[in-house]
Amino acid sequence: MMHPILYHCADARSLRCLWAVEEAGMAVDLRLLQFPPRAFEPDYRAVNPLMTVPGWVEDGRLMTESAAICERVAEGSSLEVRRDEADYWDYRNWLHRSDATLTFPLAIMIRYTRVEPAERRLAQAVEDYKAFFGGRAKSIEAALSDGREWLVAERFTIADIVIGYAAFLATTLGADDVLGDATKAWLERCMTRDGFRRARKRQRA
Ligand SMILES: N[C@@H](CCC(=O)N[C@@H](CS)C(=O)NCC(=O)O)C(=O)O
Repeated sequence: MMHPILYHCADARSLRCLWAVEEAGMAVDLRLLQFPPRAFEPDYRAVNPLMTVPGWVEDGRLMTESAAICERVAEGSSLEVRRDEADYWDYRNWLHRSDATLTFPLAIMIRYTRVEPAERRLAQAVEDYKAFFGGRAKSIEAALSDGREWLVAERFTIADIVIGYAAFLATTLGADDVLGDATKAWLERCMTRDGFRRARKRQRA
């Protein structure tokens, strides 16, 4: 039987999918790429013309959105929130917020600290988008302010994975000082999970 193929770059947004795969105990064929694929992986264009990761190929179909792939991986497990559960729409909102609202400012920081050559780096953009991310990350702190352990449904779900990845990415960019205390404690719970540790170990293979 063919397993789904996950194209991944170390610590990129595709880590959401690898983390979900590890939490779900799902078998995948992991293909590690060098970042950014558009510079180092010309053959990948035939798989994903966007040249972004994640790329997920299953039954001849390509998926390219990290949160949507997490929904696919979580299907039928406790990692998803079902339509008949009270937190369903909050859950769906977190899934969309994860990339569109929270990862977007961090992507600008990555571009102007790591991807562009030295002469095109923009300290002002990095500072401005860090503050922008900080404002948006207040939504995580507000949700956790009642002392809850996980974002929704009183259990660990892919909402924690997709949002946890954004908070993790902020820490790798030196932007963790804009995260609130409840957010930092929740991120620690996320990052000490076996599933997260296994995913990060596997990407180094
Ligand atoms: N909305 C997509 C974004 C995918 C994306 O932009 N991935 C980045 C890695 S974090 C990428 O592949 N960048 C390479 C490039 O744009 O050249 C998602 O959530 O997966």
